[in-house]
Amino acid sequence: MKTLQFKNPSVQGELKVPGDKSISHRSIMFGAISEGVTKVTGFLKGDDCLSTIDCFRKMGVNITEKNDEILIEGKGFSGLQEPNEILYTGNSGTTTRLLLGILAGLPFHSVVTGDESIAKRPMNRVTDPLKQMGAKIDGRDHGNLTPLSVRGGTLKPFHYKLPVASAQLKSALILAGLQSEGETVIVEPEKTRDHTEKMIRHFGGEISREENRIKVSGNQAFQAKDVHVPGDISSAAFFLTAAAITSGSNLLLKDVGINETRTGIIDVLKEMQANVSVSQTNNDEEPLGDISMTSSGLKSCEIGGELIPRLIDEIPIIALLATQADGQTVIRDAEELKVKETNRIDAVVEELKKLGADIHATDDGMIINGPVKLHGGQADSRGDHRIGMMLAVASLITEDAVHVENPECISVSYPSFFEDLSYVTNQVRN
Ligand code: SPQ
Repeated sequence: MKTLQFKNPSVQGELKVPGDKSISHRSIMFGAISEGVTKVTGFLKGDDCLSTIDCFRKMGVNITEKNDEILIEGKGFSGLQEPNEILYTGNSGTTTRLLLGILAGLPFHSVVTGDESIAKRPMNRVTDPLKQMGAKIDGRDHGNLTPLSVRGGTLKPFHYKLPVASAQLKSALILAGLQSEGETVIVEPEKTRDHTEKMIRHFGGEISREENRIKVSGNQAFQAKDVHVPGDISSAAFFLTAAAITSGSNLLLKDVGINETRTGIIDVLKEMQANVSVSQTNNDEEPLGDISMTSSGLKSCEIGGELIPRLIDEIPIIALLATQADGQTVIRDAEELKVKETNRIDAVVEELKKLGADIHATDDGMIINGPVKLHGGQADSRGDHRIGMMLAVASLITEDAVHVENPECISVSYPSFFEDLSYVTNQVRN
């Protein structure tokens, strides 16, 4: 349990949030399937990304850390070895699903499993199409739930229309397609984060996109190339919200990744009339920027459609923001929230209600009425890092303490979260 109490805090100063989780995972995976040594800077040393490192080490890849840099001695797809231990993916859906795409094309047997949250998350969205490509995968509930046993091998090229907008599903199929015997075509219902596609190009491979149709040819090989991981906009979102909802705040977040498939939170902040501005600092494949935020009055807004994949992980913190906005905020088309680390529709609604929010669940999202003065109390992260951080930020605007149950899970994406919260407010009490 973490007890948080603040006395009229404001959020001030400059902060650099840790590296992007999605890009950190992919840097290890692409480093491992390339030939040569890849150096990664800015890597997120959160539990999820450490799980990815652990899985590749178990397949014989030498991964070391030196002066805050991660060095990966890549072996190409064909150099990955049959693991003699279970590949344990911890709490990480990204590790589990992308790894399945890689394992599908490898001529050996492996077993993939994760923690109790992973054990509940649907894997058939990935295992069904991988089986159609030729991989042999089985597990609980006919191959839907971990532990999953994979025997990979020769894969057929494949045409597939994704039933859900999911970057993890898209990426798993791309990683399998890269090992197949021809051209794989994937059509996504809406554009999702494109870090895998950018990584392929960065490591010298080819992939093309026309509208929502992605084409990738098989038998591709990659050359090692250094990767710099930008700050994670999903982590930045907690501090942007902290600054938006506390009066007198003035915050500058440096070197944040502003890939347009991830910046839905900025669009929503602007729509809510928050004082946010972004200045782009480079134009690399994964663009970087500094984001500044000062407090202001907030207005409600409507969020749905194509915007959802661009802010799916920010919805818990957007819900908190909406409790402080004038009017009714409606979030729709977000059914995918039900299959995250927790059912994030239920978790957000039930935990924010404990602090006095006027919030209701709908079939595909939630409705929030604001502004409402939140009060302190006890609320549970339910083992979900994003719920835990949202509750901690809520404590900035309650008079009495907020007691956050199960705060340890925050280390999967933001190990230094409480130190950073303390730094920008300078008054956290334990
Ligand atoms: O890795 P995990 O546990 O699935 O992480 C989450 C998160 O909140 O950090 C989701 F719970 O992010 C996913 C994100 O929701 C990371 C991700 C990626 O790196 O490709 C894609 C999204 O998931 P999905 O299911 O929409 O593909």
